[in-house]
Amino acid sequence: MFGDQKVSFSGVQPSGNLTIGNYLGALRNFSAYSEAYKTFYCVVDEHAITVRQVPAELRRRTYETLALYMACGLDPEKNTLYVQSMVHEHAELSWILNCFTMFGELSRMTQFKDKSAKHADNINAGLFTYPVLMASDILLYQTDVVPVGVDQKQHVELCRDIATRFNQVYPDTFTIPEPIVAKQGRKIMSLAEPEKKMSKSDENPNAVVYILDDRDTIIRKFKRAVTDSESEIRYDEAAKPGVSNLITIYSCFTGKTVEEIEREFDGKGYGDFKAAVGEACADALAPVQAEFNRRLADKAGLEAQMKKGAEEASWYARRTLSKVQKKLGFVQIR
Ligand code: ATP
Ligand code: LTN
Repeated sequence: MFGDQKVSFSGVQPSGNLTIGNYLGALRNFSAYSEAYKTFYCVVDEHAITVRQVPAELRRRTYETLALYMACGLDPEKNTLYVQSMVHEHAELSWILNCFTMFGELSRMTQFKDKSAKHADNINAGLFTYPVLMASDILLYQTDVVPVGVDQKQHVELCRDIATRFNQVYPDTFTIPEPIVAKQGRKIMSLAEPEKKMSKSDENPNAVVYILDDRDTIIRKFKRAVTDSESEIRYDEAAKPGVSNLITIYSCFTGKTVEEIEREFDGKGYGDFKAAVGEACADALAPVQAEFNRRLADKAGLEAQMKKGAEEASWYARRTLSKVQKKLGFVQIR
């Protein structure tokens, strides 16, 4: 709560082309809070550099991610949309919270274990303390709810532990946030290896459907999706992970329930089903893509938004940071 306002906060890294996993698990759920909450949606470029980035690509993707936020229905008049590195309080609070986070806690984070296995040549301290920066993002705005995919739930839970620990020493400092994981679309799986999360950093482009893929590419990728040797369209995550993932995606894009989908494709083959999933996905993404292109073409408009968003966010961030500094005993001279 900031004053008497409930707050929603989330972030997306500009570290690659965004996937339908990012869309269904996170982005498309953000706008639900625009009316009743004070909402902050951040392009977390400081998180992205925990993995080596090409500067020109990071810059381009920062603009693209902001344009995608807007294309996914986030009206910049109703939501604070901004870039993390433009609000220096994130990095400052992060240092302080490092001193309230335990080495053992960070060692247990599954994303750290996965990413350090994947980037064995660059296991930097930032990769390890990544969740502390994320906690700072969230706590700076006295956040109540954090809409995320299920893979980020562990990080939000750690954020709650850090905030609770801080509040025990310095009462009434932070609001304790709640992770909000969508019932449907919480974990979209790879089309090539349906036991694995669909990830924007996957090296196999056929495993991943990008939000900005064109219609033909989307349909082709779904046609190639891995299923199984049966022919029945039935939801069973353990026995039929590929088909179940496609049913989830179809359900997310059409609003139909699993039972309705099983009935619709009763007696039909995988070919028909995959074609329908591809069509539904392409239809749903078409308006997002059109709006994205329109927003991206207006670079000056995006930059004006970055400036306005950072100014709005800074006002809130400054208030929380100076409260924290005061409680800690840092000398404050006005
Ligand atoms: P990477 O693959 O590079 O680790 P990522 O796509 O997991 O990146 P982010 O861009 O930071 O990471 O994710 C933004 C949001 O999208 C987060 O809330 C995350 O939980 C959600 N998300 C990412 N992948 C999926 C997925 N496959 N299914 C559902 N939600 C997802
Ligand atoms: N760690 C998240 C991105 C992220 C985030 C946040 C999400 C950074 N800061 C604050 C929610 C709230 C990820 O990798 N998906």
